[in-house]
Amino acid sequence: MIGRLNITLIGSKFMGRAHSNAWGQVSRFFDVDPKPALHTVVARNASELAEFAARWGWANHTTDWHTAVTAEDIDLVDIASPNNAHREAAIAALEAGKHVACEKPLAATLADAEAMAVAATAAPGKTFVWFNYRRVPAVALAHKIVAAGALGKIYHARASYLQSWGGPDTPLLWRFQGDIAGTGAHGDLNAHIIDAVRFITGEEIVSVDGAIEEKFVAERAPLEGGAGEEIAGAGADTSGMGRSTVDDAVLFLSRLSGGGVASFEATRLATGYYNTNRIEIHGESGALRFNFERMNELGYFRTDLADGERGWTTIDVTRGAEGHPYADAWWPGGHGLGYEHGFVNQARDMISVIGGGKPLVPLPDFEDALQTQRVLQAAIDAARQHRPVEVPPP
Ligand code: SOE
Repeated sequence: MIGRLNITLIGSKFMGRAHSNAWGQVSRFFDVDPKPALHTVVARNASELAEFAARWGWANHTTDWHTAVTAEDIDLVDIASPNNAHREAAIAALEAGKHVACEKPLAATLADAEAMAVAATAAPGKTFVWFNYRRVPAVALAHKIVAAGALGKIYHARASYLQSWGGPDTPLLWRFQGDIAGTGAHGDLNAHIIDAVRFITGEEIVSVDGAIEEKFVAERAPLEGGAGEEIAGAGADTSGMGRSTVDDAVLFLSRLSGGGVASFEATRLATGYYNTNRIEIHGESGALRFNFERMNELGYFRTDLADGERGWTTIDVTRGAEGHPYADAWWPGGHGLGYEHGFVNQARDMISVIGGGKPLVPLPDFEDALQTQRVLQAAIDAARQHRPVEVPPP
């Protein structure tokens, strides 16, 4: 029996668009039950909301998030609002018996993330976090290869997430305000690669042994016109030059639960790189490398080949006929996927779990995402206190 999953989405910016596309597309490419219904979209900026709802197919729109989150006929609440708004909306939805999907990072602060995880354990609804890169097929394949033991003991993980949109000309968006975002590039981008290293290796990050936090741009221009309130967050002062209160880059060194070591780098000022998310894993029996700029490919080095024949191979991860994750729902082999497909793949897995099924690869819930938040906090503590910091275990 095909059921219906009524969704409330909070947020109508970049992630609001990515999530709207995912909910709208998922039942065209996957056989999902229940089928998602784009019921209500919520945003602060009423002037743009009607156009957004019409463009993306939302039946209703409102600026009243609490009513939209707790309404009797809503089944799932999807949170794509600024980080400091995650906790209140998620807990209200969980207490109203809803399933909750929340953008990353789980929250602006560790305390908020802990409160969300506690609320999730006490509630009937299932929880999910949009760590979308897990569902880029090449990353999902990397997870499967490591889970099958093909790399053996993991010695190294090396991850970097390099963007360059945070230069001096970028105004004081909410992502540069610590009371809204929590941290800057760190919570925004290191969150992704911490989750990805944990996901691919199946190991935990047990300590941060060295870290640097840097802010290159201390003052940022005000936001133009009314958009300031929307982008800068409710109540933000959008009048004059504003002080950025978050990092522009965080780099840290850590140890893995299996005895290996890992390095992480996140920045918004890596001139020349726009969204370059790179991960390399080295084990005793082989190695994997992924670069989002070539997101349909996975590099694989195997030591079990004959002398003289060992070298990096490039797997084109688009062949559903050969069992590549998610690929059979999309196009024939060799026809690449894009950024948005990871979100559609995640919508497929979340609906599968809600409907009593399983995801194709592990889905992070609030408890899992809380562990990533603990690593984020440990790295900030290590940077500010100039000392190694243990990461509390799950
Ligand atoms: C940052 O600008 C950002 O939008 C992140 O917040 C997303 O998670 C990432 O996928 C793209 O860049």
